[in-house]
Amino acid sequence: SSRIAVVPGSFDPPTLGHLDVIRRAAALYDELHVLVVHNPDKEAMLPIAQRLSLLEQSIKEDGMGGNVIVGSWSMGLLVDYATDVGAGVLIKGIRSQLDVAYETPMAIVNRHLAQIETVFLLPDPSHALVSSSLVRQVAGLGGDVSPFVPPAVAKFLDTGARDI
Ligand code: COD
Repeated sequence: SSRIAVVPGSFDPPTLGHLDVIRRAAALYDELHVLVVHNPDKEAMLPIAQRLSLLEQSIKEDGMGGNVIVGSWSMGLLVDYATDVGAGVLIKGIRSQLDVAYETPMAIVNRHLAQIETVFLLPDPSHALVSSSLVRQVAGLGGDVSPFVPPAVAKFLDTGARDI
């Protein structure tokens, strides 16, 4: 049977840290669903459709294999999406112990809810300090975000995002 995994995130906006984790996950699974999920704990900068489009462009320009599917989900439990597409694994990128502390309770709950395992992947250390919130802050203050985000995102933030 084919091995299917889901990489969920806010991706507001996608960063080089996200892309690093997506690239590693795509190499480990037959089919990978990268899922833009609304996080009720965070106030969003970009609408979901815009994040979806930036993710698609970034994955394409990165030259990743054809086993990556990009989608969005706002209709309830993440594990319901995973079950629908036949995925047995959620993948979370880990930057530090803070991420482990944040992700562990969700991983345990998701396993109870639907027998879905969570796999933690480490990025290359050069990407481990990048976060969407940092990028939002730098972009909002007019700084250059190109060292932290895929080219498609840098281009978008340079030309359009400050009008949103
Ligand atoms: N290096 C490595 N990993 C990174 C980096 C980096 N530089 N930056 C981010 N990541 C990882 C994050 O740790 C996370 O795993 C993922 O990439 C996405 O990050 P964000 O910031 O885009 O997204 P979050 O943290 O806001 O995650 C939102 C989710 C919707 C995925 C999360 O809230 C979730 O799993 N919700 C579940 C909803 C649900 O069903 N709840 C009920 C049961 S828990």
